[in-house]
Amino acid sequence: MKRIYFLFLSLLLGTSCNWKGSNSSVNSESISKNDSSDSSSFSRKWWKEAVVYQIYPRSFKDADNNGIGDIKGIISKLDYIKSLGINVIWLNPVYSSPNVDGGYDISDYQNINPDFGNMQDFDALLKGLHERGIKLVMDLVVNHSSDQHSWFKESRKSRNNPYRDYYHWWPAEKGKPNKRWSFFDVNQDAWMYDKATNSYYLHYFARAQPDLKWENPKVREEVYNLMNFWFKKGVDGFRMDVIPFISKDTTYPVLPEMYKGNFVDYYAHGPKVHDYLKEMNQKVMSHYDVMTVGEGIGLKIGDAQDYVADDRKELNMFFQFESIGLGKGGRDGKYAAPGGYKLTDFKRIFSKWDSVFEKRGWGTVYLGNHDQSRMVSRFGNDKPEFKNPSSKLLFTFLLSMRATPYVYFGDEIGMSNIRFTDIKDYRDLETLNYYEKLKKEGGDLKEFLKGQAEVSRDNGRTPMQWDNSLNAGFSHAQPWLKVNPNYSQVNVAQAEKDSSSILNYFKKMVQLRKDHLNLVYGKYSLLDTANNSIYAYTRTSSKEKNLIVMNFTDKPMVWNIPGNIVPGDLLIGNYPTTQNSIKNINGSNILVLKPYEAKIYSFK
Ligand code: ISL
Repeated sequence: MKRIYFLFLSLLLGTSCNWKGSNSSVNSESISKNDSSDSSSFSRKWWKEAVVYQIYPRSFKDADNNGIGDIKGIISKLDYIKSLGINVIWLNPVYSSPNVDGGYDISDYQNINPDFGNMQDFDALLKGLHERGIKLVMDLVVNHSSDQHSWFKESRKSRNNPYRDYYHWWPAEKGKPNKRWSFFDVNQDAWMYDKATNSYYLHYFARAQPDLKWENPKVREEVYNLMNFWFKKGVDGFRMDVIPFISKDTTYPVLPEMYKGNFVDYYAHGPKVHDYLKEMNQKVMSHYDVMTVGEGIGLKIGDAQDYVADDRKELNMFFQFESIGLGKGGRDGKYAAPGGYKLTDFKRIFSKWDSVFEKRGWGTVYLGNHDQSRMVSRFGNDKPEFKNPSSKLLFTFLLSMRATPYVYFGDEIGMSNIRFTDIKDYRDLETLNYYEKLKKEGGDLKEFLKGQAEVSRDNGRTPMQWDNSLNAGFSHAQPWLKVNPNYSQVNVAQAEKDSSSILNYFKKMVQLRKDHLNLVYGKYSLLDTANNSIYAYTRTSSKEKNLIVMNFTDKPMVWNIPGNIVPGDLLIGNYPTTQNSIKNINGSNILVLKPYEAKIYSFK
């Protein structure tokens, strides 16, 4: 049945299909081989056609009732995950970790954090996912390890320890090394003095996250070994944490003039990053049918092809960072920008990133993750009357772009920012350390808390809301981070029952993307660029044409459909369709849109 369905799809798109019965075997032929109207020429890949669902394990489901989500909890929800229609999971780190930074401080790369279970649990999860046709992508955090990793414990013992050169050290007798900025340090200083050897070590993130020295070939071999360990188990890919940062100039010079005031860009442009990724690809990825997605922190349009063009043989995709800067402001982006973001900026950024992959490479599209506040609070409108349509609108966008969509758990039921007002409620070191820094400086703590209520990472980490029982059905014990009190209305059980829920719309959108390969590969063209209320674009191939129109405001709007587009069937809409909303006025087609209304039409 599946085979016939895919043959049909490929016939529709004019490609020959070589379907082998699992979603890993999408053929590698060009999608536009017989399709001269497409400007692009994409080879089909399962990871381009996937919808990825990100799970933050600490917050998903607690099976052993200690207040912390775990692997058995995820296993207990596999049928729910399957019901979403998604086909890849990205799992945030589950490795052994002292949990200074939500598991991004790893003390053993080949073991499971007992908070989350053990290796048998992991194997059962992988099997359960694969049985359901879902692939598993793990988090690879190898710019740094934990200071509790045995490598670092050895490294800091003496200057001639065999592991010394696994990390970046600077002998204190040479004076203080040149300034490097740390993301999470209370003093924002990335050099930490270590008394045992009278030296400083480098940590771009917290003090407990020393940076690994990729310049040492032994470190690279260790990383490739651990990657092979997981691939041999059958995992299907890696999301690579801050991967552009791995290469460093080990003379640690003063920041070149062009990077002054922008240390992130400097970190992202180390001299050997591409050599390392090529080596990694050749030694590891080239041996498996797996996907890789880099966290593209600091990367610019001009860097894109170098990372992901097929012939570069480095990564498959990366997350661009421009769009998640939208709506943030103030010092270090730790405050909300007054007035939020401008739709014209949103459109410009996503259109620009589409165009960079128009001919080569492949992109990603996402509006939230474990480092961001909730999608609907940020890019939609979480007021009770608008949360439902604006969440659906955002899914219409995410699932109709030419890029692999990444969806963050909980967004499918409209989970929104918890907006803590008391510093005691926060658990994230980013918020806590910055608060301490400001306190020391005598900064405005009230204003900081106001900003964090909108932009803190903990907004995106509150426990999953399963039902309206105690702690939202997440755990019988006090959860590690407070549950959003709106859980009595916003929860999975409720959403499953309600045919007009965000959840049910999300599932329909996922299905629509699966049924219309044009939404994956078709050419993207932005319409009405300057319109600050409506986002409209077409997706076209020679076999199908789609028009996507979304009203990003809380007011009704009208939109003039360009004369060359005559909308046909309405494929999906986020309001119940009672009447045709296209009016012909003086020969022009006008579309009447309700607040946050989103529609996808086909057209000839
Ligand atoms: O979270 C951020 C802003 O609020 C980012 O600056 C973040 O630190 C950056 O995107 C890197 O993120 C990744 O590496 C960090 C970890 O804390 C994040 O969770 C991870 O996604 C260090 O490993």
